[in-house]
Amino acid sequence: MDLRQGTGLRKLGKTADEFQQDLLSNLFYRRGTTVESASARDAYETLSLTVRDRLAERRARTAAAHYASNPRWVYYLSAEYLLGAQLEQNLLYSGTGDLAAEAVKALGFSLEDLEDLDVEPGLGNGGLGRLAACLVDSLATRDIPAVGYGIRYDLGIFRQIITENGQTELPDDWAFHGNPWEFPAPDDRQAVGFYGHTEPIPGSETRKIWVPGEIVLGEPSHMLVPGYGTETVNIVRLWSAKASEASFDLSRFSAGQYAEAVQEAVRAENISKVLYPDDSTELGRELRLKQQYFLVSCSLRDIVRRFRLRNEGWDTFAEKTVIQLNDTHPTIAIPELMRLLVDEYELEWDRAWEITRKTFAYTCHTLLPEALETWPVRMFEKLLPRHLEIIYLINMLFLREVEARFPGDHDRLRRMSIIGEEGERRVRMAHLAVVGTEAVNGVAELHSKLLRETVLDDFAELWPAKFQNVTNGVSPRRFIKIANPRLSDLITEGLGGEGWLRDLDRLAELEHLAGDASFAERWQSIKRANKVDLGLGDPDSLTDVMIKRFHEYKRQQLKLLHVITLYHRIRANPGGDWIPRTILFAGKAAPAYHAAKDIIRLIATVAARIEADPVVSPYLKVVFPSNYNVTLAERIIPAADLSEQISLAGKEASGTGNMKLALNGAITIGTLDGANIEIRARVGAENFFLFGMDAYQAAQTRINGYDPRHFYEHDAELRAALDTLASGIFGDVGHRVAGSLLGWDEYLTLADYRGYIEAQEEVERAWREPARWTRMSILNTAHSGFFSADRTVADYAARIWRVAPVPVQHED
Ligand code: BZD
Repeated sequence: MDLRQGTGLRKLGKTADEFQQDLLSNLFYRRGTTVESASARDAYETLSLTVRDRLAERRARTAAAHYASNPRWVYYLSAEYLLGAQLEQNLLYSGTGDLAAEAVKALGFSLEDLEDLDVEPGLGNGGLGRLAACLVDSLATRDIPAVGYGIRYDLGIFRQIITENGQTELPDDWAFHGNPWEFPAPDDRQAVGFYGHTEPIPGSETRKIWVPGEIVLGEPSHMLVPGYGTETVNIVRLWSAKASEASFDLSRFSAGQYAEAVQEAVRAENISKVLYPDDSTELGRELRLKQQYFLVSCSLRDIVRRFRLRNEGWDTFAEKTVIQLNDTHPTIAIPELMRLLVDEYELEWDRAWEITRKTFAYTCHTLLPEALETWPVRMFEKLLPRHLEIIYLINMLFLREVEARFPGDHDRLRRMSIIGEEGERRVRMAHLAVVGTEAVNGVAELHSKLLRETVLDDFAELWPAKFQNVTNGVSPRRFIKIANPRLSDLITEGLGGEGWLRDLDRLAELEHLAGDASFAERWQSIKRANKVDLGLGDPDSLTDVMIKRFHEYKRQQLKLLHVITLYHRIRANPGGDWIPRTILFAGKAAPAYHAAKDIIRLIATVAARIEADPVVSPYLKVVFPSNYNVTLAERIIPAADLSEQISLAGKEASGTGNMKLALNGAITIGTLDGANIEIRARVGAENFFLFGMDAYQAAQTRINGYDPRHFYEHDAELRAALDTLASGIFGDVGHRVAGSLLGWDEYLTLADYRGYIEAQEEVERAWREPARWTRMSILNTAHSGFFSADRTVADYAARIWRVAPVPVQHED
């Protein structure tokens, strides 16, 4: 069935002339302006619509193919999506780049001008949000019927400004000028309840009536998610909170009480107002819990609605539906589906539970105990009274199961309970997520292993088969093809075609070219040209990048100690044969995370001091561009020589920046943490700068009674670096950072300092041999094919989702 048939629409043309016609017609009819008066923004909006129209056609064919085959669907539930800028990606995926360049030229603009107006929707914090974006891309590329559900925050992750005073946060009104890429769908609105009370239903033990005290509307809009090199176009559906009509108080307004008149409406719409910028610490705020339930309630109703379009009854629901929970943020979906099935659709509890458990799967993204979400029972009870009752019942039945397996083991029951009883009673979302799903996965080999051995060990003992690993991956289209066009062209030439963009393992064929001097020379000059484009330092210097969220476990402070050590060494021997380095930091800290913000401020201060030092500045430059986001990452990654992945082993679940950098030929200096281990195994130990304790040694170091002062006292260079920090020349912030390292050093920075410095010396030895370095760089790219998100999605599809592709027919 062609959904366009019968609409009387003509086909959108494929020639330059036709594209231009469509652009002009959109400019005139949809933008309401003319060629003579079109501004750059008019041209941008119009071009976006013209490209979107082409994808919309493919979307219609995709929907038709999916409808006809009634497949098993993947629903990806995520509170965050860091989609990145849309124009360039959609030009690439629709194959209209050349047509577009020509057409906008006729309007007097260049494509680059217009790309500058394409603001990225910053609807996420970091790796977790970007992973969601890479996975939906690969789902479409692999022709898997899927919908990503999320929240359309009015304000995304804050805009960051870096000065010598550190980080300043400004609101990110990303859709201020509108967003040409989305389709609002007001007809698919859902009503979401909060608060209120429950009432028993006579004659039923498990069913209840929930009478909410507040109703908020969820209005969806969707963005198109095209596959690369295929016809499929899936969608990401994002929910905005809207006040119901009844919440505007006309009588108050008429009485001049303007603020009071809209109070309730404002409160309702606040739910999707702003993304919480905390990427790691659990934050017990009612509004965040409201956001989570808002996402879950709207999405589940939409999923049920879609199921009902094609199916009757509930027998096939779990067969046709798999819902992936991106961390615990959407875990209330488990009791919510139980509530829908039991209370609203009147299924027996046991049957509802069987369906629910079979429907969900859970991905965990952390190992930090403080990042495992818990909610005060009190807050839950007030906001979601019915869900709490359901959780209690789930917990009771679950603990019965544990008791049957381990009779009399009360401590185990206490440890495993979904309700934590230490101090204030709290709902442990990770426990709920493990109990209510069929599969649980970590995001890199080590992470999945540590989950089984530590944080979730009791659960892994009870249900060993439930636990799996799916190593993360990244989009090769966005992070090589779009971000690094020069390198892409060289690879395409070297491999004799663009097939590698859909089958990244083919990069391995580059191995044969690693010894080819002219290929290596071109490789090297591309890296240099990318550095020139980035414009943040001498293109002949070693470009050393640490780009990621600021967190103590990631250890930007260790990198800073290295900077100060280099500074001391150069000052002590100004005539030395120093290797010029540009050290680039970029990343945001949670606004309330003072220790991380101190580190940012200290880096900015140290950078200025080095800049002002005529002895050191010829060799060492520290730069800290503001507002790290996907767009900036796409500029930095292609220019990097050295990739800093120096977290304390056992703390970084996976990392994905490490993969993007390796794919672009940066060489990693890193610990045996997260996916670094898998990167090293693939690119080869000789093409990776390893240092530091492994996860077991790190844990043991803590157990044995770690004393950071020991390292301070026994390492003169480390002592000098810390003394400089604490000396007062960097103000209070230097004091505080040095004080925290010497006092407790939660992430064992000082213990890994010497190993890190030695690894950096090895880096310099390699850099002095350009041919060796270039070979290492090429081999990093050649052996990183495994880290394609296409492979990640194939793994999920085979082992967790058990879904098959549904191909969409070409037009004609
Ligand atoms: O998820 C990150 C991990 O730290 C990385 O190691 C991993 O590679 C990626 C993808 O799996 N986690 C996050 O980014 N977490 C958050 O952003 C987050 C956001 C809100 C609340 C808690 C965590």
